[in-house]
Amino acid sequence: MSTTLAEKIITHHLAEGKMEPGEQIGLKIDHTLTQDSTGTLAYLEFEAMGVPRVKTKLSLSFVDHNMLQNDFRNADDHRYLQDVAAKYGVVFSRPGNGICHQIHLERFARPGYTLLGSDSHTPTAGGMGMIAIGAGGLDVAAAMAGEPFYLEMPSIMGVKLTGALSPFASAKDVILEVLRRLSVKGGVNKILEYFGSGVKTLSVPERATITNMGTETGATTSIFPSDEVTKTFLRSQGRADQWLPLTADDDAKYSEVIEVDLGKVEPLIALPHSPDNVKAVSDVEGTPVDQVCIGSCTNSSLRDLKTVAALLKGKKVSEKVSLTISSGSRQVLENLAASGELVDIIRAGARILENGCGPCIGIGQAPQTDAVSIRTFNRNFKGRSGTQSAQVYLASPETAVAAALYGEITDPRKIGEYPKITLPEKVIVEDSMFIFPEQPFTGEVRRGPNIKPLPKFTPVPERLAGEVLLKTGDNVSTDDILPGGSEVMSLRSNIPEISKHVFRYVDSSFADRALAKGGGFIVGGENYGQGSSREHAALAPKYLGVKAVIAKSFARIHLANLVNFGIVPLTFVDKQDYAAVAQGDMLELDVKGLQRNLCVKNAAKGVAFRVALDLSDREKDLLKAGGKLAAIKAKHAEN
Ligand code: MIC
Ligand code: SF4
Repeated sequence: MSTTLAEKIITHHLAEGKMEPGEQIGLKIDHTLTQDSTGTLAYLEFEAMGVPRVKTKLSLSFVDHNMLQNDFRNADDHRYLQDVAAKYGVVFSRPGNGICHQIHLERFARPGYTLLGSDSHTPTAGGMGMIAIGAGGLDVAAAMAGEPFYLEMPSIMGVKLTGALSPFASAKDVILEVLRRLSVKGGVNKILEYFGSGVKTLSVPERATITNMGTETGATTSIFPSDEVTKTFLRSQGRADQWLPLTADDDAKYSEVIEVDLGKVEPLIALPHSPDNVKAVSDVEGTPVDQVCIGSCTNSSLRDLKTVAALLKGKKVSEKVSLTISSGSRQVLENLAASGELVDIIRAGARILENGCGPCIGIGQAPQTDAVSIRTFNRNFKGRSGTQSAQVYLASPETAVAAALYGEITDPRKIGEYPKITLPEKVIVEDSMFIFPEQPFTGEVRRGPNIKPLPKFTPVPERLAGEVLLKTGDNVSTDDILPGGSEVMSLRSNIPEISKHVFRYVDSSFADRALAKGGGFIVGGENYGQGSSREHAALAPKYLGVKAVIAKSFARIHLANLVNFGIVPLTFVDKQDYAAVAQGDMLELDVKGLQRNLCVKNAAKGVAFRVALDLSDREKDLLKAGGKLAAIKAKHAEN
């Protein structure tokens, strides 16, 4: 046999379809996870499906994104999530316990299992040898209801690692190197599978950094083998019995292979405003720095923060810099506190934030006007930090510490000797912040006034007509479509209200215009909808009347979200036609029968152009039914 690791796990979980690249497949899902800002909708959707209890092996609900509780709305969301978890058999991770991906890796991830999460960085668990995929909340709700997860079978790209990292080169630099080569769309419809002699030199948290940020290439997921290193990690968590050896066959066939010699990887940094805008740190040395933020699901493991503590020990943060630290989990923080390393971080002058996403999604710590902010995070889209004029760079914890100490971008190799980081054979494990559901649930699910029922959707009509409400360029992210930050994120359970913020920083008149015109079209470039899995970026435009998006190409999760909520995703057959459409043009097309080849008439210009509706029959059925929720409800009503 010449089977890749990804194919082995997929074979075991194949519920429908043929495992050939490009074919539609249905995957059986073992674990699901949600987080607060996508979770409220996911559970409202799950409730609407009428299924009494989750049907997965394990479903988890985390509260990690918005924890500011500026007013009742955010706190009401948390209370709803706790109640609904207890009612339907979902394990609840209380606010303050940490970031979903970090905690799942520590306490629940298992080699050979599948995970579907309503967060785009769900592939973090690929560091444990899982097939872990990010999706919209509705797809995760469907998986909780026992439905397979449908996707296009990706091709499997091999990433061969050789050698070992040199001092001050980090797992983050490995994924930045991969991003430099692949760009933010080079991974679309691919699984990045790591193999080769370099794999065993990387600990599980380092592997998880790499699979986490593989998301930024657009990949469906990324995966590492499960080996002795995996066993050591599981043993340190008291979970050695959950270990399973899993690798690709020696002669496994990949659709393509790229090779990274770890020994040649040097400290890298992604410049504003895209994770693939990667340069050597030495190329931008000397740039003055105002803020350094260490944390996020990419770089907040015990290993990362032990490195930070060792590098900061006995030193002081530059007075020009504000350094924040958010550990990925309460477990990480407790272990740092017990070993005394937390004191080294505090004494150096760091500001300790709550365990959670925090500044990564604009929940506090917005930088000052025009600031340069160095972050160990995974996304630096313009404005995501909360400050439109900020220049956000992405780098390793080592490079972040160097910037914090010297007050300017500095090659971390200047710090001196590289500390030897050893991870404890047994970490302190303390699970009391999880609530394991008891059966039966006797209470009542409490919903605050901000939690509004889901809007109702009707099937796609036979003819779509309207104005081009907005024309965008390439790589528009879901942060552009619907921004993060505590103000907008506290509206995640209230579609009518959150809709007012659609494209707020791209064109502040968008929402009003869309409503006034009775909806219309959006025209996009390549990779439309990259980034976050937030289905609000489809649901809110739908609420405003958006009928179709015509783009050169789409990002995977956003495309699925558009279909799930009944917005027709169309691609230009001839990409040149993009130039011939302008904002304000009146378009019309006949979509009767949802044929693959369609013709759009641009009335004012007296021209027409071809577009493709590149969807499977199953996806077309969803459009016909008025979206996925209606389709699933109908199915469960029949049973
Ligand atoms: C993100 O990193 O953009 C988020 C916030 O985690 C999102 C989820 C969300 O929008 O709630 C993601 O990556 O899917
Ligand atoms: Fe949270 Fe940032 Fe990770 Fe998204 S990328 S899950 S906001 S830490």
